[in-house]
Amino acid sequence: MSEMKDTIAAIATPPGSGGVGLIRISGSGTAQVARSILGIQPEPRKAIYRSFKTDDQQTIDQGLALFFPGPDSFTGEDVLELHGHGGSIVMNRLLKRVLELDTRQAKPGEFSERAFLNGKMDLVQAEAVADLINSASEEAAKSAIRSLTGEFSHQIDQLKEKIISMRMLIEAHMDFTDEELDIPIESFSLSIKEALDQNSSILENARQGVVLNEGISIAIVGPPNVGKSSLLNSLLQNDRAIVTDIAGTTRDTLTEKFLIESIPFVITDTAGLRNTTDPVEQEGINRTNKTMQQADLVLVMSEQHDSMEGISVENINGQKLYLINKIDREPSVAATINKSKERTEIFLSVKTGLGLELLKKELLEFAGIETGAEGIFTARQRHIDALEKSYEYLEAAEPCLKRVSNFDLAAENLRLSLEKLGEITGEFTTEDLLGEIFSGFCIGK
Ligand SMILES: Nc1nc2c(ncn2[C@@H]2O[C@H](COP(=O)(O)OP(=O)(O)OP(=O)(O)O)[C@@H](O)[C@H]2O)c(=O)[nH]1
Ligand SMILES: [Mg+2]
Repeated sequence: MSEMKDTIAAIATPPGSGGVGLIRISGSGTAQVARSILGIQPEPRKAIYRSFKTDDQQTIDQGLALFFPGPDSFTGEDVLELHGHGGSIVMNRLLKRVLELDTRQAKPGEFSERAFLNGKMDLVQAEAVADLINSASEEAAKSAIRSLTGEFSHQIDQLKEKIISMRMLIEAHMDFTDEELDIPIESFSLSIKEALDQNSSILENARQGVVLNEGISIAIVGPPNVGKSSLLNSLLQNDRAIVTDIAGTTRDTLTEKFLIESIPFVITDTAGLRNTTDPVEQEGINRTNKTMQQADLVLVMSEQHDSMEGISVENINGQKLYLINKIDREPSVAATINKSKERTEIFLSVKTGLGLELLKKELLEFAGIETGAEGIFTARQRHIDALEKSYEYLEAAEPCLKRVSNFDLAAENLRLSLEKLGEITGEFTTEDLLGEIFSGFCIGK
């Protein structure tokens, strides 16, 4: 953690040309950087227009400077922002000048990491900063803002408070015996049930948040030549994959992201499944099988009267949706969706677009997100894992509350449940976890 003492600097705007470019500096040496480059230390939080100068008083650029003394800054430390012209040469010259002044280049996410370590925001909020920057849709951006402004953390805190007060009550009764039964045992069970409900509802929101962040993974599989690559291209509205009437055109898997009504999906086109001796095609088929097992949803595509020979989709883990393509060739077949207990199938024509709307509607239904729904906040798999574990400990505490002699076990389970919730907001973390989280950020954030 000695690295925390360094004064760090980075270009905070994206590379390339732009009207304005921003360099951010944070740490105890910041005021000195300001005095060296600007000739003065700016008044706190007041924008001043200055020349940014080299050691021998040559002007590198002119622009605005803003000084935020700690702890009232993004990182909690002294922070200086230099707003210059957004050209990569001028920005890099200015950064080089800053780095001569006993500062070092910030690592990805290091400003946010310091904000977290200095208690300016919790871990969920810090992660939301990255999610907001990377959000690929309006819905994702809105959910990131909800987490960033503390909605997610607030719900976790409320649940934590509930568990803490239960734990205190239980510990207060631990020295009693079963005979001294003025203990409100039923109310304990009730409180646990309430906490479990609260946990489930946060979990549900978080799951939707993960979907908004990462997208639903879909694989298109089926025999060769049925129109899998054509479907990928149609959903992407882009001729991404090669389409020919030769069976076995696609060899490698091809993965792309697309949105339906602002909900992200990650779709993979695969090599057609058939028995083959061609080693290249065989390798393609191996990849298809792997992709199929990892997808949340597998689109099993065929043409009507297809033999589906050599195709086994029985052991797929995720859900399946059957697509029967090329109905344009059979005038008697209409675009329809059939839902039965065993399977859902859609008759469509990728070529004419018939039935594609049915497919999109079904995909949205599978995602299970109401577009425009309030309350979804951006979340990550690690939050889901922690919430699930916390739920398990809560559940385990309940039966222990039937007898005073088991109260210590109940208290221990509640403690573990709390610890899991604390991992989400960052109360309990390891350096490894922090490294993992913040290294995924961009430089300058
Ligand atoms: N008539 C008709 N032809 C289609 C339709 N969809 C795709 N095709 C044609 O079917 C042929 C095969 O399409 P692809 O998308 O390459 O099929 P694929 O399943 O990816 O094939 P492989 O990569 O070989 O496994 C091409 O000639 C497409 O133009 C459709 O809805 N109707
Ligand atoms: Mg193909």
